[in-house]
Amino acid sequence: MAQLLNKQWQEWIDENLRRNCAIDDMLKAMRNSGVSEETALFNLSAYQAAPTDNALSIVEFQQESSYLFQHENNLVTRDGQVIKVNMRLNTPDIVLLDNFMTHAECDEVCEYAKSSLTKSTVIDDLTGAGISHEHRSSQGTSFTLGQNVLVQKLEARICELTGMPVVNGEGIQILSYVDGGEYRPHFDYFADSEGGRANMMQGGQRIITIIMYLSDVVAGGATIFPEINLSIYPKKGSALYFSYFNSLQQVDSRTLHGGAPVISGEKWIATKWIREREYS
Ligand code: PD2
Ligand code: ZN
Repeated sequence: MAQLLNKQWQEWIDENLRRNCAIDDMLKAMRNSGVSEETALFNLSAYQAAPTDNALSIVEFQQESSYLFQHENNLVTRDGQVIKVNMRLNTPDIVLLDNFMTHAECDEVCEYAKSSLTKSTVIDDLTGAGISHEHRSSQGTSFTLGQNVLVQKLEARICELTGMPVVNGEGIQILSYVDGGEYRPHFDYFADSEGGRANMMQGGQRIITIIMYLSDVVAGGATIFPEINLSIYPKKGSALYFSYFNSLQQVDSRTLHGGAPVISGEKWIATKWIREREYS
């Protein structure tokens, strides 16, 4: 499995890309230093330009149409819901929103999901298929786009939040963690591997994640960003937005993130991944 290289390597990659070194030469140097081909490609792909045929870049488009980039107050009212911007980091762009969902909506989503939970999977780098892995010990299920009225309402809210069309979104995933359940640090965007490329054939790269917290957690269960030493503790109804595309259409490896083990209580979240192009 591909590994995230340490800071020294990240700086080396940064520096060489700034100097316009050829990717093939960098790969050769990494191989000669004992880095596997898979790991080298994975780490280099974090910086690679993603293809886009839009006249307006995705970032510009988002900034024009998302209320995240427009509102001047700390409160935004959407769909009858008064949402509060609680925390914002600019690079990478991470925003924590309070009261994104009502408690009744959170409970309703969990109720829908409870009867169809199965063990969560991760994407296999070679085949692109979902496989069970010790790094992800939650149970989950997913909704199809517009599956019911509540899902439609949430999708419309997310569309206004992000400025991205509903059809660029994957179906909302519901996850439940108990007793040490965790999701070890990973990227939500696809690696430039065979499996990653297979997943990008429809809709292109993932560019935004929204994690909606459907429950409080007694202890543990924070969403963590180890590269920037940030921990977000679950709070029922709040939502965490982060985007990994910068204005150069590159993905940002500082969005490495994970779900820390749940020590006590249950953790329920809903995750939405958004693609650069129409997906659904
Ligand atoms: O459960 C989380 O906090 C978490 C952390 C990292 C969820 C995801 N990633 C995800 O659903 O992608
Ligand atoms: Zn994730």
